[in-house]
Amino acid sequence: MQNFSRIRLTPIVAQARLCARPILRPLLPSNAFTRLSTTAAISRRLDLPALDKKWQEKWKSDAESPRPVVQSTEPKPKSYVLSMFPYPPGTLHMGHLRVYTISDVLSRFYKMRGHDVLHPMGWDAFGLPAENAAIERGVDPAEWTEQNIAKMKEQLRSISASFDWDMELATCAPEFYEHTQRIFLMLYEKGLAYQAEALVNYDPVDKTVLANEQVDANGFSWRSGAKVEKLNLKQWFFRITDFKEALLKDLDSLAGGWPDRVLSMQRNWIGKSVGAKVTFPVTIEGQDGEVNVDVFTTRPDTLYGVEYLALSLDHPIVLKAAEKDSALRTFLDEASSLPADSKAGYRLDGVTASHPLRKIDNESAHVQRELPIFVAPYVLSDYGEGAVMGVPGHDARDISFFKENVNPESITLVIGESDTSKTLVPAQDAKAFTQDGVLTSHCWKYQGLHSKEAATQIVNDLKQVGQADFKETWRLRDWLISRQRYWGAPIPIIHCGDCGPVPVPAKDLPVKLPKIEGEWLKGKKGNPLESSKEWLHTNCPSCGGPARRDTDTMDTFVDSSWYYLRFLDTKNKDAPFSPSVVQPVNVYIGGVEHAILHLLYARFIYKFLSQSELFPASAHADNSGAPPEPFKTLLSQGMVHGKTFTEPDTGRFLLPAEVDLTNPDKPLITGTQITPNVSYEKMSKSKYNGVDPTECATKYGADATRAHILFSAPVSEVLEWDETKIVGVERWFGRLWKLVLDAQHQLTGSSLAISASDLNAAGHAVSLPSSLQDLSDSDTDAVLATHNTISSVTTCIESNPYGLNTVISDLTKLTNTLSSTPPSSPLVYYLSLSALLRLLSPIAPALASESWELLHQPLIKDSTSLRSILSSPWPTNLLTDEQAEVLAARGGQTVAIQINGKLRCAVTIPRMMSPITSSQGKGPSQEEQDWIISRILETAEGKLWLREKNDWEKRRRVIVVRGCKLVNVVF
Ligand code: ANZ
Ligand code: ZN
Repeated sequence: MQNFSRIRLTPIVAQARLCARPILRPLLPSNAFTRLSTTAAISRRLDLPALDKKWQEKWKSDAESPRPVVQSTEPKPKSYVLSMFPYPPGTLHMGHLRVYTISDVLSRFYKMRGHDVLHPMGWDAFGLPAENAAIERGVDPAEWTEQNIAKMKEQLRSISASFDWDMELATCAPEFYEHTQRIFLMLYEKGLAYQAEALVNYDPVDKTVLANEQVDANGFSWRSGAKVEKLNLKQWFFRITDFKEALLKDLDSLAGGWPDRVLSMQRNWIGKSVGAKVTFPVTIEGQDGEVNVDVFTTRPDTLYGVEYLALSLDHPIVLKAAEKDSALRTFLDEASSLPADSKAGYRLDGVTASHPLRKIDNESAHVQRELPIFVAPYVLSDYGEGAVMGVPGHDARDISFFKENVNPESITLVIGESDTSKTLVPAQDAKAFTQDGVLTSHCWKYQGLHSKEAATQIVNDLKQVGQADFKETWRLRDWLISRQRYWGAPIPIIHCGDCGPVPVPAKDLPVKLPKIEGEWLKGKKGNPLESSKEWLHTNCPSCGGPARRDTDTMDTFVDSSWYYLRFLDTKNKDAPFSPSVVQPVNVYIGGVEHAILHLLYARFIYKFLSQSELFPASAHADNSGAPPEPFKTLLSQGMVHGKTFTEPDTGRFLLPAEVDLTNPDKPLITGTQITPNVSYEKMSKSKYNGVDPTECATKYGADATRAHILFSAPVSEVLEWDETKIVGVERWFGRLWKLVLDAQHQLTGSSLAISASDLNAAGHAVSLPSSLQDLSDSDTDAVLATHNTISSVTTCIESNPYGLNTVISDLTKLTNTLSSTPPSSPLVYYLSLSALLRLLSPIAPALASESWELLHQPLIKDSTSLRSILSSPWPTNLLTDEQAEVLAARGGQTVAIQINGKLRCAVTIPRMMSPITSSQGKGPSQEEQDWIISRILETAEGKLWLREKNDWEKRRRVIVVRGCKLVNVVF
């Protein structure tokens, strides 16, 4: 851990008094002074970790005491803010900190906006990792998971995350998985859950079937690292493909709410391809007649360029040939574990294809040739027709395969920029021309047609002779949901010798997992459900005869495909949830690693359920308007990268102890004093760059940690975590704290009166006088800055939460404005500061809570009537647009203009109206500078000096300094 001393501010009351303004009464009322001095003893120093301790304890006891029933007269708008629930590994990481800070800020914001907010938390607690960890440690996965949940819950409290813990759920609890099983059976009843033999990925180490995405590009298991084998096994599937049209089409309704990138990842995964099925007649030596081989192609316009056919490893022709060809059998054995982009091929002896165009074109010599046929692992057996027409001239994979397996002298191009484009290119120089274009002289009567037109014509012509037809192909496959593992929801099916598979009757749910035996925990491999004899053997619910339970459990993606609906009704025993509570999630926040599968599965299950009796009738009415979608807005947050130190010569990762950070800007390798290389990389144990968020919160306080993680990057971008920069937040909080103490001092004894009920009810407890004529300059600045900040922060959180980082810079700026020229009237001081604190409270709840109390001590006699800032209303705009304009124009600000170092004139320009946030509090941003300069050029003096006496267009440098009070122009 880096060490540097943190600043601690120690403002002294006496100092504050020195800058007292005339409006302050010279003498404090004695009771106010007494109260001040008692609190002063504990609160003068800003100690953020101590504030956490105080407030977190209070929130915990508040949460445990019965909630007052608030009778609200008006129905509140509902908001459901959800962060993707974690798998409980026992320790919180920086990714968690980021996602939960974001969701916490949003949920606190909507609460203050008067919404009825649901912000629950639960545990994605089933799955292999818990099972493996339990085996390693010899403990029951249930116990291990429970301990981890308790630990993580404590850690979540330590970062001041406020979840609705009364809605907590864990997917491994029988009360939850009972309903996962119910949903399984609902799918089963509709024929949407079925068993089928499938060539599956089998991990011989973990002894389990893996989903395709759990196998890396080289064919190894994502978890155990074992070489994955292909086995044919009976598996359970969900028929997600029945919903493919809606899953694709309804993405359109999410535009604007979901990031475009995620929408296009979903589209690609569903993968609708429009093309044609083309039939190639194939002759096999020693066999009479021809057999037809169909291929799927999206580019029928390239048909004149076909050089070969390639078949998948389990194509019927290949399997047939393998019976007599032992070399082919060897190839197939080896090829099954080759990566999908492998160039390997096996040419089938005595098997050739004739070109389908021969049926219509007997002039072009090259379509009269017989084409070779290869077996190739790059052809997927479960896509299209499991066969490909190879067009080296126009497909990148085909050209490399062709060069590798045929060694041609030249490559034929049948499409080009124009119809006279070159058609033959020497193989060594050739690259595939993959765009659409115009058909070349190689293409008989189709020469000169554009790709699109040619494709249609060729397919139509071939259709006439029975050799092709238009066809759509989808990439989406049915969802393989069974796992041969223990730690998951058991599939609620009983297999009977007479009746076949029989659903477990609803009254017998849940099918609970049996307690597992010691032997298995000590490392016995395989599925313990198969060896739990008592559990396994049961009676058939239909005929009563002896039967066996299904020993598979469900993929954990099944749990997470519906958990967000359970949060709405966690106590419901009879059904997963009741139709009356159904509501989509308003904002869903999570990592981009779940952009495809989890979201797709959740969308599928939501659509399925929306047609069932579990949903309100309105949801399955035909003309209900918006299509059923579970997540209206999706915030997909970027990764958190850690500061990584490496030795420049060797690239070796350095341990924290090997780096001397006495000067955080100049790290040195201890001992050698060499400067290490610094980079930001994905946090990992081997790079020694991981950071523990709870340690950070202990050291700097949860508030500073939260503000820092929000500030460090826009939500969707990679965040480079640099702990040393947290000092920026600490300084800001220090300035804010000083302001609070100063305001407290000034308000003590002022005539400002505030009623607790106004405070609790309204966005502002007091209002500005109707005439703003008498505001002093500093008050005008404060009012305008506060007004603008309220509006920019509100708009950002509500309409552009991806820009949450700008909220921090807006709040920093307002703090700076108030600190540099404090308002002169207690009313304005109070208004600005109370608004600032309210805006801050979702981000830094402990600091805001403490400051809120301090600020109100002099104003509210009965402190018990002061509601916490966290349940106070969000500030509304201070001014009407018109007022804001009048104020901004009034008096204006004076800017001095220096030309080539000489002071030339001073002009008065309007005050800045809208807050501009990109400068992050470090001086005027480019936008602000541009704005100021345009205003200067509008003044007579500005024009005279910058346009007439000098040529503005020839300026070399323009610098805006001293809080925008001086502009330096160099010509
Ligand atoms: C000939 C061709 C020429 C192709 C060309 C492309 C470009 P998408 O868009 O993903 O649907 N293909 C068809 N079935 C395949 C399989 N089972 N395994 C691997 N590849 C297969 O891709 C469709 C294209 O992928 C098809 O169009 C086919 O190659 C290939 F210049 O046909 B094409
Ligand atoms: Zn039976």
